[in-house]
Amino acid sequence: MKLALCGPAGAGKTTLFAALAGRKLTADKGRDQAGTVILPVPDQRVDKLSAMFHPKKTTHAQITYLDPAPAQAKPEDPTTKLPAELRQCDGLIEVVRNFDAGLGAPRAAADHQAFSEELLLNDLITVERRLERMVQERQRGRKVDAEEQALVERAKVILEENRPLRVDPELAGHPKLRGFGLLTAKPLILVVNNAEDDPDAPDLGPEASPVVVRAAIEAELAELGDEERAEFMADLGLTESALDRLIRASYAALGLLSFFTVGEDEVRAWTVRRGAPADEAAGVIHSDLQRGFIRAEVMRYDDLIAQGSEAAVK
Ligand SMILES: Nc1nc2c(ncn2[C@@H]2O[C@H](COP(=O)(O)OP(=O)(O)OP(=O)(O)O)[C@@H](O)[C@H]2O)c(=O)[nH]1
Ligand SMILES: [Mg+2]
Repeated sequence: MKLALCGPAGAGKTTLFAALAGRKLTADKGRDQAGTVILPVPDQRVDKLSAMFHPKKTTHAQITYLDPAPAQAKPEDPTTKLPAELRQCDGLIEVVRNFDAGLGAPRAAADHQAFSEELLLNDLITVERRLERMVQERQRGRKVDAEEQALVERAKVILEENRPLRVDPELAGHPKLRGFGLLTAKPLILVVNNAEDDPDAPDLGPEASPVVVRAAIEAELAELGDEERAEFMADLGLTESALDRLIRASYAALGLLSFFTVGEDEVRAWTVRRGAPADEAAGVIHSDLQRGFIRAEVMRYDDLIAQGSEAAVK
C-alpha cells in the first residue's frame, strides 16, 4: 500500500517525508528529489504477541510513503500541475502550511480549499477526456463499454457539483474506474503542518479532521538517538510521535486491517482490506492458500490475551 504526499508548494511535504524516513535534510540537497520509504505500522498487538510467542522473527504490517518531485507543469495541459505519481498510489496525504517561517502568514483553510479544487479539476479533465474518446470510438463504429460510460458520466456529475468522488464509495472503488487513477476517488488524509510553538488545529471546515503535526520538530526528533529523543519529547510534553499517529491514520483511511499469524518462527501482521472474506486473507499469505482454501481457524486477539494461551482459548 502506497501513500503519496501532496499539497500546496512549500507546505512542508519534504520536511515531513524526511521525518518519516528518519533522514537528514540539508538546505540545498534533497528537496527537489523524489523519495520513497517503507515503514512498519506501529501496532502494540504485534509487540504483545511477540512477547507471548518469542518468535525468531517479528514482522509488522508495512506502508509505503512517497514524496514525489515537484511537477514539471506544461502550460497547455492543466493535469500536469500535479505530479503524475499521485495517480498510481492508494491514498493521498495532503499537507497544508500553518506556519510562517518567512513564507508569509499561513492561510491553511484557503490553501486547502484551493488544493481540493485542483484535485477536482484534474479529475474532471480526466473524465471529460475519457468521455470524448468514447464518443469518437462509437462514431468510428467501435464497441464501447456501456457500463464504463455510465460510470464515467456518473463521476462527471459529482465532480461538476464540486464534490470529490469519494462521496460515492461504490463509484470510487469501482474496478472499471481504477485504471484512470482518479485523485478524488482515493482516500485522503489531511495533515496540518503547524509552527513549532503551536499545537492547535486551525478550522478547516466541518468535513476536515486533520492530523496536526509539527514537521520541523518531527524532523529534528528523527535525527536523534532513542534516549535523546525520549528526553526531547518529555521536554516538549509529547507522549507519542505525530508520525505514529499519521501512520495509524493512513492505515485506517485506506480501509485496511491487520490479522496475525503466530508461531515459533514468526509473529506477523498481514494486511487485508476491511470486510474481506477469510479466503482473501489466506491469499495475502500465499495465493496457493487461497486457491486450495478449505477453512480458517480463527481466534480473536482479545480472547488470546485474556486467556493467555492458544490452548486456553480452544
Ligand atoms: N518553521 C517551520 N518551517 C518549516 C516546517 N516545515 C517546513 N518548513 C520550512 O518550509 C520550507 C518548505 O518546506 P518543504 O518541506 O521543502 O516543503 P515542500 O512542501 O516539500 O515544498 P515543495 O516540494 O517545494 O512544494 C522549508 O524552508 C522548510 O524548512 C515547519 O514545521 N516549521
Ligand atoms: Mg518538497
